[in-house]
Amino acid sequence: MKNSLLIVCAAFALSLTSCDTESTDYTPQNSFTEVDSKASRQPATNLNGSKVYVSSNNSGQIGVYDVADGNTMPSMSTLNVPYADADGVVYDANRDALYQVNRSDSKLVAFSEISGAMDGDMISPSAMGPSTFSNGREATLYNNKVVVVDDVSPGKFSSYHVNDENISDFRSYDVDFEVWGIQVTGKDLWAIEDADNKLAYFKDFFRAKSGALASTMSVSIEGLVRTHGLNYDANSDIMVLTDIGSAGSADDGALVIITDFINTYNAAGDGGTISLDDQIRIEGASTELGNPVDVVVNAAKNAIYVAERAQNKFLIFEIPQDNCNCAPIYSTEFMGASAVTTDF
Ligand SMILES: [Ca+2]
Ligand SMILES: [Ca+2]
Repeated sequence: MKNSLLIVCAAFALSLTSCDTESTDYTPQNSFTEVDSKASRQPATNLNGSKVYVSSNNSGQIGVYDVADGNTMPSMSTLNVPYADADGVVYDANRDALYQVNRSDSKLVAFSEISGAMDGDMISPSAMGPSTFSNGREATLYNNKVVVVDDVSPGKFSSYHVNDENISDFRSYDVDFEVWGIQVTGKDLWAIEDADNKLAYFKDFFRAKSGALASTMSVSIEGLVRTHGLNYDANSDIMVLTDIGSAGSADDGALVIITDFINTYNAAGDGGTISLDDQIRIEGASTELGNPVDVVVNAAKNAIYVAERAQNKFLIFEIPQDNCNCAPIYSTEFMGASAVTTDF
């Protein structure tokens, strides 16, 4: 064996490739796991979009806030859906469709031609999926598929093939922690560990087969009590996490903003911590944050859009440069605010 290897090495020595390079295959290296920033790109932004959609988990309504004229005075309209309890919502720019987690019937549903819906319309789903989850929460879209979080213990993901006319079962995954917020970026998945301060990363999620799914990395966020929502803006490399504090307190919420996110997450490393020094926190009496359950951050619009469940509000913040007790630049009552998505 050794002799034959030497012969191979001798042959390589005569070629352009050195034997040193080849021999690394036989020596285990320190395996350093890290987030692949190239894989975390997000789909092209919809330059014409200006609408923010907000789910409610008790009103049977979807709030639509159009920020075409800026974030301080959006025009609002309301759509009615034929179920009361909804959570995760995602916009599909390729089809102008909205997918929403209907919790009343435990189904993912689609609404086609959503941008044409008018204020006050009762909209009917153009597609409904099979019931493969029992306690649906957040949803995320990738490659014509939507993943729904099943908030059971331990957590599950249900994945579906989707278009505006058909939703069919694709895969299901068992995760070893309770999950709330999720987002697919590129080929990878980010997930919030509910009832904890950890942010998990699943590399190459798009390739994962049904069954047990182990996170690639998990990082603690210092100072964070209990996370629900997350959103990553790949164009600006900003991650925002929501901190609901105590679920029973309506005025102890916060938003955590992490800039230069991929480097910061990699520097913390699996099992490590992102310290308060590497975070910007929005918290305090002026913020109107109690249980912020879902969030979208968009640096191009200099905005963070928040579904604030405890105070039954939809809030918009500017992205701050430092920790602040900032007031939202827009605040409006929206009963049962449970999730948020944008068409941009
Ligand atoms: Ca709270
Ligand atoms: Ca969301």
